[in-house]
Formats: sequence, structure tokens, C-alpha cells
Amino acid sequence: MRTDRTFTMLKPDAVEKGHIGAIFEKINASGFRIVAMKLTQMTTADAKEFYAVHSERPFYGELVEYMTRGPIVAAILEKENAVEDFRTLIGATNPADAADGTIRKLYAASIGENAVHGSDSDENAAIEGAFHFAGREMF
Ligand code: 3AN
Repeated sequence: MRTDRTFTMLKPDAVEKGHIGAIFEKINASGFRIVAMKLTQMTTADAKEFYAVHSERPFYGELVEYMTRGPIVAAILEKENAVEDFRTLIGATNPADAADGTIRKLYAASIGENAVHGSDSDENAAIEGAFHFAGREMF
């Protein structure tokens, strides 16, 4: 399995607020290469499947509603140590705990609406990338 790729989504709040350009500028400046990218909107079924691991959590319904309310930017990013380095770049799940200069510190409003997703393992990066992209959309 590749260990040099991660998967990200700029979530509906980040897209609504017009942060796509600023966030990708940080992603590029941090040395990630864009392997795949698109503006898309998840259906309720898509979001339920994508976040199935959280189905027993109290925030699951709210999370599915939030993630389907508008378009997202889905992307696959490549860099050595991509998963860990991207998690460092985005910062803690709760923006109140995120380090200065991280994407969530700069652009996220709350733990629920936290602007950006980053895969938490190489295995999930591959699963999540394949969820959103066909092979011919990866470069
Ligand atoms: P991360 O996105 O940092 O990997 P996860 O996987 O624990 O965090 O959570 C997935 C998503 O679920 C978060 N990005 C956030 O939108 C939402 N979420 C997580 N924890 C909470 C919470 N306590 N209350 C509301 N939403 C949450």
C-alpha cells in the first residue's frame, strides 16, 4: 500500500466562506502535490457511509447534515509521510485546541464545523480516495 498519499475534503463551511484558494495555497506551500481534485456534493447516503465509523456517536446526525448541506472540495494529496504531515498542517479536531498557523486554527469555526478533513491512516487514505475518485481521475 502507498504511504505517501492522503485524502482531504474542504468541508461545506470552508467552501461557503470562500476559503478554497487560501487553504490550497497553504497545502501547496507545505509541499503536497495534488493527485486528484474536484468540487462535489455528498448525498445523505454518501455521508452516512463515509462517516459510518461515527454512527454510534451523538453528533452523527448533525455531522451528516453538515457534510451534505453544500459542495465540498475532495482531493488526494501526495508527499512523503502525507497522512501525518497533513494532520499536523490541519491541526486538532477542535479549532480551539489547534496550533497557531494550522488550517483549522485559521479557518474553522467549531469542533462540528472544522473546515477540513484529513485521513487518519494510510489505509483510510486509500479507502477514502477510492470513495470519491475513479482511477482515471488520479494523476
Ligand atoms: P478528525 O476530522 O480530526 O479526524 P474525527 O474523525 O474524530 O476528527 O471526527 C470527524 C468529524 O466529526 C470532525 N471533523 C467533526 O466535523 C465531527 N466531530 C468530531 N467530534 C465532534 C464533536 N464532539 N461534536 C460535533 N462534531 C464532531
